[in-house]
Amino acid sequence: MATLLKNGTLITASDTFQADILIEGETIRQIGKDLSHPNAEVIDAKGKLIMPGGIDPHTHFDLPMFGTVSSDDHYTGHKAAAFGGTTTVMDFVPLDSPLPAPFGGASRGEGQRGQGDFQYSVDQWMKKAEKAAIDYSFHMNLTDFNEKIAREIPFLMDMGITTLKVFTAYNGRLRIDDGSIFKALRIARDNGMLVMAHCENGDVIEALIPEALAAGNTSPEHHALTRPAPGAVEATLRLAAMAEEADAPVYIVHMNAGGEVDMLKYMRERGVKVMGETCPQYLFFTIGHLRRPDGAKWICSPPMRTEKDNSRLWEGLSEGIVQTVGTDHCPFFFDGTKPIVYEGSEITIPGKELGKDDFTKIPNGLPGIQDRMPVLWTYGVGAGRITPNQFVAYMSTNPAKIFGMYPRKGALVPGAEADIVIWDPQKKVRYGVAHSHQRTDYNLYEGWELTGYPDKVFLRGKLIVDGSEWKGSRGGGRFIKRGRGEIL
Ligand code: DUC
Ligand code: ZN
Ligand code: ZN
Repeated sequence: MATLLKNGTLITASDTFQADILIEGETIRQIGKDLSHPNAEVIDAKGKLIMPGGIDPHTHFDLPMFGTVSSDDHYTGHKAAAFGGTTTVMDFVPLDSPLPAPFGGASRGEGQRGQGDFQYSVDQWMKKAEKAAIDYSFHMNLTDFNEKIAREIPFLMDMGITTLKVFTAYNGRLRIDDGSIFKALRIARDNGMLVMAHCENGDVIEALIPEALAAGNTSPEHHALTRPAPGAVEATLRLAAMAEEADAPVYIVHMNAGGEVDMLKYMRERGVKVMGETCPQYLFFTIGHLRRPDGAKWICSPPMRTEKDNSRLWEGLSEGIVQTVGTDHCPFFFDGTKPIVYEGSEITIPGKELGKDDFTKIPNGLPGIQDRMPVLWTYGVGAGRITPNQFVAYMSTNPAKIFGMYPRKGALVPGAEADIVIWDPQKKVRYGVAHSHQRTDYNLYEGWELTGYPDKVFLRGKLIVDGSEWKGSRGGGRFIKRGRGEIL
């Protein structure tokens, strides 16, 4: 099977140029002028942009939380991703652990718990992901630490899992202490792995939440007020300092506060190997959204901050201080008592209403996997905040490099897998829940005017999205065993 994309404008992380692309089987065979092939299907991409498929480095599909589960699974979330131009996702595997896990956990029941068993935890997540519709990879949550776990970390590399997520919040649940994080950084360094860090101050949060509840402050805005930005900033500096002390790289996930950009800049200028990811929600929304009557829609951790933080994060992208934009896609229904129709069937999944009287019971997380590329194109590239090449770098090429998939993914070069988006820069969309395939009942960008949208999306040479038509399949995605990543 061969496909020839003619007359398109290719956008890579470094260049913009006119060329044809010949796809044979699953790979890009040739890129050049006036290509031909005796029996390829020819697609005229005149007036269109051609980019490598997006890579979302941060998702949570089918994640148990607060008595419910994130409402996109490894099929529905993948399908939504594809409609937004994303062809590879990276999901976090909860570690089977004796600790009460607020964000899931692959528990085997009493008596057998507490193994901190990577293989078991990964096997559970692999089973869930058998329905994958796009390519996917896993990060391992390091939410427990002891000598046995320390010994087993390097074997994750054999599974193609080269990344560990640590938390400085969720005391007694997901957090491990700083000494353990430091040890994990050194193990990662010695084995070519990367530690990813969720940065907030867990001790301050644990002090503030009971105070808020005791004072009757139960509304969504108190979710943000009990997780203050200085804690995120201080924890980012702390992680970067530990990375410097361990001479290891670290990647700060979901950067949300302007001060985190300042810390990243400072430490990167010192030569510390610290990289960062922000998410669209932290570029556009503020604590003001949590004060709305439907404020629970914006509940995630870390929380929304201020307009100043939004601006500084944009600067982080435009100045190249921040390397990626992930979504932290972890959707819940706003009103999970009412069904929505998904692929012709009614579905109801308990959601944010679980915390209508208490912000601590609102499932944490937002939809965003389909929104990421179209929204960032219009309000990032279209608004002149980032260039088209930066867009490709943040959406695809940098995650591919950092997470050890480059140039198999994230590149328009001969030999790369043919994950390709044909982007229509003229297409106008009034965006919102009706337009989105994310399996939830709301969209954060409801009514936003977008200019520029994916027209066709290829996964390893196969057309999986054609305009508004879904041509992908349940089980059509493949697990990507990753290698050692690059430090950007
Ligand atoms: N934050 C969320 O809001 N949801 C899932 C995981 C996380 O870190
Ligand atoms: Zn996190
Ligand atoms: Zn997350």
